[in-house]
Amino acid sequence: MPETITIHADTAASSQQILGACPHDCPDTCSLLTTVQGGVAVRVQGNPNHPQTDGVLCTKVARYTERTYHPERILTPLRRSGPKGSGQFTAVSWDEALASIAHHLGTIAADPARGPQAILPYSYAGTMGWIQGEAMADRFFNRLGASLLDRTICSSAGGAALEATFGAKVGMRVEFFAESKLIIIWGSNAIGSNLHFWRYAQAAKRHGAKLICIDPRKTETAEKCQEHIALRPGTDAALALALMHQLITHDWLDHDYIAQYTLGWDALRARALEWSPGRAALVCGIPVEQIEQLARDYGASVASGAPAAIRLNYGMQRARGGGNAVRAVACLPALIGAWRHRAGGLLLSASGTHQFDHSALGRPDLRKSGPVRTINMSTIGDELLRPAGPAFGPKIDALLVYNSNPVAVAPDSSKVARGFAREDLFTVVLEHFQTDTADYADYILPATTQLEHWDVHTTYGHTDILLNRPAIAAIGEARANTEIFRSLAGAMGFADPCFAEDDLTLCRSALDSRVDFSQLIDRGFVTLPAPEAPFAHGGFFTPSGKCEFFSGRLAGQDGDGLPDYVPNYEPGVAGSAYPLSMISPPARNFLNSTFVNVKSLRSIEGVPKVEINAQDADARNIKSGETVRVFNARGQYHCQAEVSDRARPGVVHGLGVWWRKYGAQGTNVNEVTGQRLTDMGRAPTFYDCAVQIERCPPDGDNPL
Ligand SMILES: Nc1nc2c(c(=O)[nH]1)N[C@H]1C(S)=C(S)[C@@H](COP(=O)(O)OP(=O)(O)OC[C@H]3O[C@@H](n4cnc5c(=O)[nH]c(N)nc54)[C@H](O)[C@@H]3O)O[C@H]1N2
Ligand SMILES: Nc1nc2c(c(=O)[nH]1)N[C@H]1C(S)=C(S)[C@@H](COP(=O)(O)OP(=O)(O)OC[C@H]3O[C@@H](n4cnc5c(=O)[nH]c(N)nc54)[C@H](O)[C@@H]3O)O[C@H]1N2
Ligand code: SF4
Ligand SMILES: [Mo]
Repeated sequence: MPETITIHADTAASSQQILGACPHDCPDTCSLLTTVQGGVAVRVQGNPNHPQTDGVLCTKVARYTERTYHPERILTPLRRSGPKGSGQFTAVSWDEALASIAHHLGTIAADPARGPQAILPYSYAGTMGWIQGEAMADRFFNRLGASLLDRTICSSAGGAALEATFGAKVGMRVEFFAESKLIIIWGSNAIGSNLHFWRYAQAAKRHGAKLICIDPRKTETAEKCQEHIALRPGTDAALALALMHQLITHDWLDHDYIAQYTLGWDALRARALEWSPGRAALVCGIPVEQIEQLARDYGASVASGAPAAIRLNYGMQRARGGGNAVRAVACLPALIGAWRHRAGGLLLSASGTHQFDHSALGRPDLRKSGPVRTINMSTIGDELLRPAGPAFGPKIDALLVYNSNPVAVAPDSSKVARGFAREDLFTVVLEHFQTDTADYADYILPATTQLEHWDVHTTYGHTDILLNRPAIAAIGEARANTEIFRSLAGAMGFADPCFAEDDLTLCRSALDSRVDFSQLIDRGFVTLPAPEAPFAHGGFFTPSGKCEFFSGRLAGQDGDGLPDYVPNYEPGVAGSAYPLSMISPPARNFLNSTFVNVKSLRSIEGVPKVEINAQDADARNIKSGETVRVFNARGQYHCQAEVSDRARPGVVHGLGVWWRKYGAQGTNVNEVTGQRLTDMGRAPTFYDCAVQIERCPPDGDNPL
């Protein structure tokens, strides 16, 4: 039975409240309070005692019990009983599934022509916890000697940019945004995907702050800001450089901060002076006056001392020049000395604030010496279809997927699906549900949800550390990821003692002596000391110790080491075959592809939609509610048009990420996204995608 604690006496003797942590890939990492009655979780709420959560959850996770007790939960191991991808399965025992999987993996690993490098784990942030995320799985794949996965699908372009500029993923403390006088929300739909930050921004607004949103889409967040700058996708670096141009020409600069704490100012200054507002306005597709006003607002803080803050998010780094764009924006706070104030500066990710050594968890030392190949998860479509060869090594013959749904979320999904459909590929999927990816499995193994297992969470939107306790026993025959890899290790004959460690032991070894574990057990979270204004006196984590406008390391790669505007691969040029620039940000009631199968949330979203401006819709004779075909050379999918002023002319929004099986003809928006990578961080370019849209013929069968 799971250990439980009662944090307050309840009238019903059998009622308990268990502290947990939200597992999702969301900057807020909320502390959860689950009410359990008679062994059944009846309610999931935000913990009122955790200041960052403040008793509030988003709509999605407030429905967690609906997801946990969903009638379609996978509750036993399943073996494929129909053709690949057909989704036909038969229930089998754990013993049978484990023995068969171990046999397949063992055969591949022992085959000299293939070897363990032919086996690939594929996982992402279905759960952000260190224990169910990595730990036992890493130990297993290290011991096996499998290929490594380059985890790039979300944030690695921005991450690489932050590391080049600040030396680490460190930024403003989110709570101090409440004291800012100017907040620029840049490439973030905070109301949809960073709700708790938005609460601080609203507090600032009540105290007179100006909120400016920079986003091609008129999101619910943009609507609530005083100013919305709807630039073309992928043009943020041009805007940031023009902003610098204005700061320079009007001398709205903190010369002292620049002289003491930055590197490469003369070179950056010269670059910025090439970017007049007029030039940037043409590139960004926005009025010159908007750029000038933005500079006035931002530059005003130099004279007034009023703190100016930027909440940057990952939306703007999903294009070819995403890394350079983040670098350009990340230079701005140093120019005006915004870092001097705790309510000034910039936050993209704070995950580097408290670093823990996780080698005890993942045990890289278990890996025998020999070649190690790393496969980029963002190009999994191409990778699965690649033949063996001297440069690539053996083709991928076995895939173990957990905490991810690549057939729905990876770009260029017709190729991904073709790869997964390979008859000679052995695929195991650890899942809660029969996702699009699970449909292609040879074995599906039932995994526990966050309500059923232990975990430890660090965060990237605030700086606390959280513990997740199991609130209920595992449902059906579900097992935690750790237990699945523990038992697979047993079936493979791996006798190393580390495979016997239990989850609570793993939780402890994910942290170190800075964390009072008993406090974590008692309160569910621990707040470690963190500087209020991390770069007030420089102290950047770069090789020079300064904010590196110029990065010697980047200059050694390509480019000149300074941030620059890198145009999109696919700008969506008017008059071309694919004239519309498409972005596919998340639908508010889904979390990536998670929750698409939760009926109450899906019914809020309705059907897959593409938002299109009236001008573009009229030119194509498209009306709201009609079914359209969205296509380019890579593929096509059908969805419903929503003619809306949320879209600017020339830009369309295919809200994601629907399960393919809930979309028309079993497809989704990733049919049209491509596998080309960003300038930095080897990341995908989901929002750098040109398409054409046409009305489906009225007499054709309406697929929606
Ligand atoms: N409700 C909900 N919350 C989520 C998620 C979810 O799916 N649903 N996903 C989670 C995950 S994994 C992540 S990584 C984060 C993602 O959240 P964010 O980091 O905020 O990123 P996105 O949602 O991709 O995009 C944010 C905004 O950027 C805009 N955008 C697109 N292209 C550009 C551009 O070129 N320039 C600028 N300035 N803006 C652009 C989009 O229109 C969108 O409104 O959210 C997390 N939270
Ligand atoms: N077009 C387009 N595509 C995108 C994006 C976009 O904005 N547009 N966003 C991208 C981004 S930012 C990201 S982060 C990726 C996210 O892509 P993924 O990391 O694949 O995230 P999810 O789609 O949420 O799928 C996570 C899966 O993990 C499962 N899971 C959760 N917890 C556990 C567990 O404890 N054990 C096991 N075994 N399984 C578990 C869930 O049931 C779910 O099916 O998608 C990317 N794809
Ligand atoms: S998804 Fe984000 S906002 Fe929602 S409960 Fe989880 S951490 Fe909080
Ligand atoms: Mo993400």
